[in-house]
Amino acid sequence: MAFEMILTETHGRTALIRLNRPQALNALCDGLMAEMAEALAGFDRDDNIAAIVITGSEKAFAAGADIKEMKDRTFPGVLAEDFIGKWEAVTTIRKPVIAAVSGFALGGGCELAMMCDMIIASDTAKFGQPEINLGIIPGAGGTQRLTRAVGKSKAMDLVLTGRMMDAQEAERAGLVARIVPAADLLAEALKVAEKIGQLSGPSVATAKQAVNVAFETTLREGVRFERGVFYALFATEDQKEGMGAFAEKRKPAFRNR
Ligand code: CO8
Repeated sequence: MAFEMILTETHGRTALIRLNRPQALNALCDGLMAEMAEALAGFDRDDNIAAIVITGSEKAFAAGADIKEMKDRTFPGVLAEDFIGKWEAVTTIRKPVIAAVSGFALGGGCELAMMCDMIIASDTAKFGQPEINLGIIPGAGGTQRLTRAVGKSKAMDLVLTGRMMDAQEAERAGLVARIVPAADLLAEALKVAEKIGQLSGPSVATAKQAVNVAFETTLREGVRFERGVFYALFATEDQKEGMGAFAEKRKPAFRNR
């Protein structure tokens, strides 16, 4: 499938999706989000793919939803078509999704990065929820995922003032998993994805599910969920292989990758 607003490629068992609207700093429009949803669903179905990396350009991961496309929308219109609902495809993907962020990740761009399972940032990355400057508020989880990631006070600071935070501040605040020099960003993200691709598929899928449950439920329910899937993994051949390999002092060769 040829896409116009994204570029896709594969590196071993990792799929790479690059946002590709350089003239608009990768602003997220309906067409781009539809293409991304289609690419994500295809890679999620593909047994040869173990993890997905989403990235932008050096200047911008994505500078937000496309303001020019959005500006004439109306309340009845956005309500009727559930404007943002269809933009959340990344949250439905079973395989790990890594956001490799360089430059601006603003508004919907920051929200897209936060929908991914982890954010690896270049030292030039800038995160922000500047919607308040446009007479709106974040609409794709910015007030929710950001608050859970960085806490109330910093989320209020960012959402109410619209200021940007740099990569260092984002890492200190817990939004970002690691920071690397801009030139190494993609290689680092692909390395992390490749490492995940060598592990047991059922372990990876359930580990992702279990961490995500922590965002959506109580501690008691989350621990109950974790225990259920932890016990269930003892039914897999990869658990026998992983523990057997440790005991035999050799590298495990997981079958369900
Ligand atoms: N939408 C449309 N076009 C954009 C956007 C955008 N968000 N951001 C940049 N562009 C365009 C500019 O209009 C410009 O186009 P042109 O050359 O035709 O004038 C081009 O990209 C380059 O931009 P700048 O000249 O402004 O570049 P600078 O380096 O001077 O500035 C900034 C970079 C600071 C990033 C600046 O472009 C900016 O402030 N952009 C807007 C940031 C913003 O407000 N983002 C929030 C948008 S609202 C939103 O995201 C709501 C989320 C809803 C849910 C989304 C679900 C995923």
